[in-house]
Amino acid sequence: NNHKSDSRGALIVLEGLDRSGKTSQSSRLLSYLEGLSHSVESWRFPDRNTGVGQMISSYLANESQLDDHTIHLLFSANRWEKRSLMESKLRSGTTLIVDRYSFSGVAFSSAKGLDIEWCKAPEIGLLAPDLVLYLDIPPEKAAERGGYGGERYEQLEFQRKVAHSYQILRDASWKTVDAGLPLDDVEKQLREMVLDCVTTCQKGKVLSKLWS
Ligand code: NYM
Repeated sequence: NNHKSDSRGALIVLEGLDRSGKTSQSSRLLSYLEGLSHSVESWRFPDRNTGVGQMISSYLANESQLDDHTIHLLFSANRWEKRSLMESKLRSGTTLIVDRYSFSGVAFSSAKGLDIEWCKAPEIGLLAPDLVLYLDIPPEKAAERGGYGGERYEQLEFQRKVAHSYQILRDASWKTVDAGLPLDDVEKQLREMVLDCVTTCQKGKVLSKLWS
């Protein structure tokens, strides 16, 4: 028996406010796991390359206006359209490092005042991450980091609300890292958590669904 080909990849999600360093850390984790000869890909949501993703992208750039519920469902649809590919990658042994997932969907939309249970509903049945890494940074500190890019949501007052929503959403299974530390220190902590998770999944941890 070839145990390696039987073992599945891990679904690892990075969450946090805008400018918390998720994107830099995803690419560092990708290189790290590649260096250890793991099969790994880095993904992100929104995936702006699909038709739905282009609608989201133009909304974020303030080039189109959409009702809050409508854009929420588009973000969710954007995850649903990638669900089967995600599952086949994981089952064939590829680990996915995902920059934002359903938690962003719920945190950002509920920060606008939408009911949190309503926000969670369309995410039910998507694959549950094996690990959620929360890059924790005070909204004020994130805002200082080279300024925001000017997309919708990239404002201090709104990010404070998003931080609050994340507090409500996170549970004991999330791993929180102080994202105000130097990048190398953050990476060091993340490496250990990620490797641990990859090993657990290789040993046969069951792939489950949201919200569980
Ligand atoms: N965002 C992201 C949402 O509002 N809902 C979602 O479901 C997801 C995945 O999109 N400010 C928001 C968070 C970000 C913005 O993400 C674009 P990024 O990581 O900057 O490309």
